[in-house]
Amino acid sequence: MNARHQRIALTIGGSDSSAQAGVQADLRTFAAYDVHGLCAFTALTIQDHEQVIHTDPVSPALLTQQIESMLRAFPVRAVKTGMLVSASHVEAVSAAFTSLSKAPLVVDPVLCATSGARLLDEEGETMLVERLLPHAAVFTPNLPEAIQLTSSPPDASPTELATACAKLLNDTGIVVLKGGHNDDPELSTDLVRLPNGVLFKLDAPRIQTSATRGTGCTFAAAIAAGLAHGLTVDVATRKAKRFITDALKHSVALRNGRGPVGQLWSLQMPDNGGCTS
Ligand code: PXL
Repeated sequence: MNARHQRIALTIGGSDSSAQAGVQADLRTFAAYDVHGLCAFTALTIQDHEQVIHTDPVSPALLTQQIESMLRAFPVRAVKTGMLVSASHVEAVSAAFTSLSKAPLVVDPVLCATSGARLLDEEGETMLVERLLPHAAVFTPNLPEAIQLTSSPPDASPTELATACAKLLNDTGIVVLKGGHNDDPELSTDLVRLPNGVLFKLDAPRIQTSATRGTGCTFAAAIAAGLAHGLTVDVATRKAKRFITDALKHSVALRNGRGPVGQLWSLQMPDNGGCTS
């Protein structure tokens, strides 16, 4: 019998030992979309339920080798980046991607962990803007990231921020300005800006849960997985918004009610797998 065909996507980012965010969250998201996930690690992080305990970057040369080997060996249909550590790592990603891939690139500008720990240094931010964002098909900042990367005033409106972000993409990619940090208690509203300048809102009910780790990674990975299936960026983004809303509804409590969003909720075992506590 012939093995069935599966689409392939590549995630480039950090390992989270608690498997709530980072590459681990991306791979679960790809699996939920029936996409085979390849990975290239920028760093190993040790994390528990509340903090980043340690970060050990891989060498930029080893990062280059991981990405180049994957892009040479497999027909990769979408690429996603997350934690990129430093300017040299951003440079390595940009060089390997531009020389070997024509696949759409989804850039999630991971600056800090939920706990506040920095995951990209200051020179790395500059390099992200100068060397990687011009190649992005999709860019998914939250409000603080958009303010930081565009050097906008803290009271800039979402429309102003989305427009400033679009300039970083040379007006060729789409900007999804995530509204998870806005103050609406009812709705989580993202603002999407298409390359032709059209702006539209993507609304979803705000899910009240204390288990939200991996939300940003999962959303961006879901867009990449949709692109790997051949969806347009517009449709992939709308579908990803529904996916992250469902994953938040089915988030997982690991300790003190906190934990990751539930990308694989549809695979839940009947009766919680027999677990009672
Ligand atoms: O959520 C962004 C993120 C990405 N990658 C890694 C992380 C985090 C947040 O903690 O740890 C490895």
